Amino acid sequence: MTTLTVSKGPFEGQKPGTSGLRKKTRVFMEPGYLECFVQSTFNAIGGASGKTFVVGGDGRFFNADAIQTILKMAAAGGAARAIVGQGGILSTPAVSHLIRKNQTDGGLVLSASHNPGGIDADFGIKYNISNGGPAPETVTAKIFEQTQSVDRYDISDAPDIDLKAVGRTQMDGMIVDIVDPVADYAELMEGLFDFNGIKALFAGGFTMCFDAMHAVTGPYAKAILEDRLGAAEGSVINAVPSEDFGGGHPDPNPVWAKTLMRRMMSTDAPDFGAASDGDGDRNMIVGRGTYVTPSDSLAVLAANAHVAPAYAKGLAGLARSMPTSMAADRVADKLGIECFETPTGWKFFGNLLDAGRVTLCGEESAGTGSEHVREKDGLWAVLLWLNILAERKQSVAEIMRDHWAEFGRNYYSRHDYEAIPTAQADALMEGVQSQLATLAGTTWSGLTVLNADSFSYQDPVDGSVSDNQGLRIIFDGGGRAVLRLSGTGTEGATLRVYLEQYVDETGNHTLTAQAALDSVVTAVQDITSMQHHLGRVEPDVKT
Ligand code: VG1
Ligand code: CO
Repeated sequence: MTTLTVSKGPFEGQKPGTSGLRKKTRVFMEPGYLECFVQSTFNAIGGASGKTFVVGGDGRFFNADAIQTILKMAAAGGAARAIVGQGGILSTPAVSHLIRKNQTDGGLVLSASHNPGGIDADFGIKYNISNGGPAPETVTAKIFEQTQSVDRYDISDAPDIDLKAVGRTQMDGMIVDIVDPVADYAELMEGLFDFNGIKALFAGGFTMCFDAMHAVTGPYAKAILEDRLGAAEGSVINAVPSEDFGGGHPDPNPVWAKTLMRRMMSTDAPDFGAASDGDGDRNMIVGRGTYVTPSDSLAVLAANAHVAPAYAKGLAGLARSMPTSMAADRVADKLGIECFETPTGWKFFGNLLDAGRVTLCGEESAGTGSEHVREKDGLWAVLLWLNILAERKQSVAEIMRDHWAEFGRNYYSRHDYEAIPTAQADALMEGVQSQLATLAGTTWSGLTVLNADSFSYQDPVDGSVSDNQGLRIIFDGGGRAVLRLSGTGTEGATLRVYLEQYVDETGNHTLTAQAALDSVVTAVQDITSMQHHLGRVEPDVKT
């Protein structure tokens, strides 16, 4: 077999965003597009020679083709070994675990996560480093630099390999191990949680509904929740991964996980509901009649993690992304541990986790995780909740009520304005930016601004600085608003407005989020001149 060198590239716009490179699937299918990005990745890490990579994806359209291409390129680059999920399937946290367990040099994840899939939808690729986590900005910057000059790629002319056959094979001299995507991950989970306690919970009649949203977690959830833990058959719904996620957005929030929400709000709702996203790193938690915001979920998990064997010794520290509500900070305060505020994106948690400074991390976008891997982990969060429910023997609603009574409640919502013209989004952000210095002391719909700034992060471990990570406006009386532009969209710009209002321990915890956030919402609309810039104030999605 021979290596072909193909002249191609460079392609414009191959800049990794919040989580890898995401584009329309048809863009990725353009001859040489994927190849040039993969070649740039290999170039950026000093070549593939002698290295071992984990490769897998969320099963969306083009997943298997992309994997064959990557394997042929890795083989041409002289890689020693590739570990590939059977059928090309691996959840993002499972990739992270396989990288760590096998001490590989890194991994490639094929996914556009919560973005829809299909030939007319989205595709993505992300490089993870040897700690199992998303490449940090120093590495993604090198990859981007390579994409701007790459003019050829190397690929083996070996035939496709059979991704279905578990076992060892080889491709043009490179060892290829096709592995069961679930086995190692399930074993990891079993070591973290009290599986006997959770089994007893289900045996006692506890009911749940897990919506895999036709995405990657179906096989994982079936194997762990139904087969190992004894949840009733049928507890996992939409369990077979499909190339277009059944035509939906595999985004676990009340808007896109409608079927589950309807079931959980009905009179015969199960005790517990959950969902995860395209690549299995996000989670949504919902109790009977009670939606738990991801920010609250992080706080509850932090306050109760010690009931799970893996966290019995307590937590070293917590970290949350800046737009995530400050509910976790209150828990950290009480526990007497540090709470770090990082930019959006899991790559910013890596150093803190590696240094042992934090044990749990979370984002408002339904991502929660711990030191067990270096990605957020949807099913992990569901299992920790189950462990807590098994131990506390209370309903989700009771746990939330008690939590707010102890820590106060951070009412929270995110408003997304999707696919707006980039110029409009930029003008709105620049408008706020230009007011930052003078906002403090001004009053908007009854709320006085205490402080406003553009968030800049200095990594406490390696000292690297990331500027312009979102605009923050803090109001007197516990209100907070954050504005930032999405780094995962594939069409125009997406403006995210994050809204928060704190009500202390003795305050009213039974308001709707909408009512509690009313003043903050109006203040933000006024400060940003939203109507003027966007021609509307109603968002596309409220979560
Ligand atoms: C979004 C979320 C962010 C998350 C990222 C990747 O990014 O806001 O919290 O880390 O998606 O998640 P952005 O830049 O669009 O706001 V996943 O599950 O889509 O890989
Ligand atoms: Co995801």
